[in-house]
Amino acid sequence: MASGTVSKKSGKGREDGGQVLDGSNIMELVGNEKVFNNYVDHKFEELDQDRDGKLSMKELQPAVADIGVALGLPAQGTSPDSDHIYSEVLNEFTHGKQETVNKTEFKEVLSDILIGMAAGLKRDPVMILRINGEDLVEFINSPRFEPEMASIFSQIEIADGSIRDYIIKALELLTVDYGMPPSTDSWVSSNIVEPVLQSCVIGDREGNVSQVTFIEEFKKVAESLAQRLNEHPVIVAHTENTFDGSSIKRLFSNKFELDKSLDAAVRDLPKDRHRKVSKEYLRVALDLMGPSAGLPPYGAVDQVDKIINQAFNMVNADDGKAVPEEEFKKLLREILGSIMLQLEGTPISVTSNSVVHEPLSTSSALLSSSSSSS
Ligand SMILES: [Ca+2]
Repeated sequence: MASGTVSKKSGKGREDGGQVLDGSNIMELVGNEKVFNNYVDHKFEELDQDRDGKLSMKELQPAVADIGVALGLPAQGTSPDSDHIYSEVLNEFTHGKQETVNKTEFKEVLSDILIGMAAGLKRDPVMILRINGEDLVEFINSPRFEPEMASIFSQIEIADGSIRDYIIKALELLTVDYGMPPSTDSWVSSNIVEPVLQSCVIGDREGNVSQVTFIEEFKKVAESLAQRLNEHPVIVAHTENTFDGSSIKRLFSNKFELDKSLDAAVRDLPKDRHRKVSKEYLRVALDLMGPSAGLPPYGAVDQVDKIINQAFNMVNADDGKAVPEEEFKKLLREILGSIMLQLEGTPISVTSNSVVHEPLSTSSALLSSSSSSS
């Protein structure tokens, strides 16, 4: 997440340089009956360790972990928010009640999840950028270099900072739009930034760092960085997602799609003998509608979670009461409507840049038939 980073479109070097993951290869997999069956057979066999033809909760774990990785979640057990999503993924498979899952059920859920993922990628493609110093050189030599570095300088406040401190901070503020890989990434830091800082003679002077000196010294470092990147290009997976409520609006404008999506979200939820659904499942249902409503999984984006929580408060969604199915759907519509209004008023933008250390195909762990996750 890039709070406080400078983000400007260079408009160049992106479109022609990057490979785009837009979910089409996932759709190819799921859409081809024969290939997908084969994939499911393989995956199932691999997971079914005791070979009883069913997957236990424990046997499902590696698949759930892979799905988490593919969704871009941190590892299980690292945060309660993402663990919540992991348990929902597991619930998807077990419908929240079963102890084991057979192959047909496994296939259905996996296909749903993959299609949802593909829809997400279609909406917010992941760009694979190869950062080799070219864009950085271009930036250094462009007329925007000095004004933009002056603006970055004015954002940096370090008490008694040396020029070196300023340069490190400035590098953190430069985004991939400037041809800079994320310098806070530990691999980039130790393999790209550190060696360059060590080899550069930085003219550290006594007293306060002036803007002129900063820009001069920064330019030297940036030139060496570009050289180093040319020798050791860094591959970065870049995403930019904007949540502005437009997908919910689109969904609301199409009654057929809305009903279909609501039905799908409520269909498999546990119901009591009066066909009532507990409000506890509203979050699960909302997550199921996530792909069509253009919302991230709950727990993935803090700012969106806040809005969702507010919406839940407004309709007293957390009182745990059981309500008839129609009432449940009405609550879901109200929640979505309130989220939409909030997002329309204040859209939320999230960018992420992660360094890729191996040749990356989309959600590699999940889609490879010989998984290494066990
Ligand atoms: Ca088994």
